Amino acid sequence: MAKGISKEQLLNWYHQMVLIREFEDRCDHLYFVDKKITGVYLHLYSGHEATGVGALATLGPQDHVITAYRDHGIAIARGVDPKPLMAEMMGKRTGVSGGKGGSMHLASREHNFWGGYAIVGGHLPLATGIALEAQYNETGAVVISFIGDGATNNGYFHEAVNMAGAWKLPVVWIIENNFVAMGTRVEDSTAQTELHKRAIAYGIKDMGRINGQDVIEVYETVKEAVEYARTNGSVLIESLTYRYKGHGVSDKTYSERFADELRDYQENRDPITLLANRLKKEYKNIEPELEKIRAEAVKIVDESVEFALNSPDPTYEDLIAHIYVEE
Ligand SMILES: Cc1ncc(C[n+]2csc(CCOP(=O)(O)OP(=O)(O)O)c2C)c(N)n1
Repeated sequence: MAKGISKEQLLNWYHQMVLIREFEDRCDHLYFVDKKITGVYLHLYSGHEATGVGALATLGPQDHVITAYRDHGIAIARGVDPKPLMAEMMGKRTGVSGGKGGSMHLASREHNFWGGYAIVGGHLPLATGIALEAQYNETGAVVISFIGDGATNNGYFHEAVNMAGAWKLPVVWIIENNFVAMGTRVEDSTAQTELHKRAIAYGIKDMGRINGQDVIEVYETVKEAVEYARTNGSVLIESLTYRYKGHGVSDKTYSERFADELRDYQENRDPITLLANRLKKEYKNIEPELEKIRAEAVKIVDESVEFALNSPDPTYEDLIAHIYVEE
């Protein structure tokens, strides 16, 4: 087992990963079966858990996190309470963004978790801006910005990473390469398929490709990256992972189109199973503890659903609050 990582820490990561999976599976059910989550967008993080959990375990409360629309899992890894998170999914007043953000636009100021963005790559210049504030005010904070593989071909990526490179801003850019942007394979849209190599073009540190299914490998690499970024500026990491569901709820044929690859990941490279197997190998008779963690995760999600269902909808006053109007 990895040096310097305690059993408690590993079990905590196991808990977070199981909680994310359970939360996302429940959202899927609440959308398709119960019809309590509505709208046409719901992008699940299932399959990516080790990348989010391992990466965010390296941060302190003063640091910042920003991501795209696959954001619920990241929010949980950042410590956002599943109750207001689930309420947000249902558009309730008690939601983490007052029910006005929904699945794609949730954020928590308290956690320095800045969301949740629907425009592909649109959050990347914001990551640069947040890092500029940290550098300017000498707060010592670092920003972790997650990026989809598809977003690396968007102009925002070039502008944001170039500027962060030029100004040596403290950002750890983590590309979550799940091999598909919506339905387009990386090799069909990108000449240089080793996405981490783009670091060279921006004069930032290239920390290579990592196995994004392995929470320990993610943690160790990102830990080194965060330490580097705090004093020396930006770093780029490519985390290889796999998503278990279609791009979003409107993509209904993903599991058929990528059936063999998907089965291979679920059966042989699942991040939660991988960690469970390592724990079982290292610590004798740990199975009951893992079972207990699973049961706790189910209970937490049950309670979050209960909380959300019993929460009020936003009022008309809520809906028109926080809107800037020039008189
Ligand atoms: C600027 C912009 N262009 C196009 C879209 C439509 N769109 C939504 S997601 C997506 C693909 C993004 O793929 P990736 O960044 O790899 O993220 P993944 O869904 O695989 O996690 C596209 C083209 C959009 N939302 N914004």
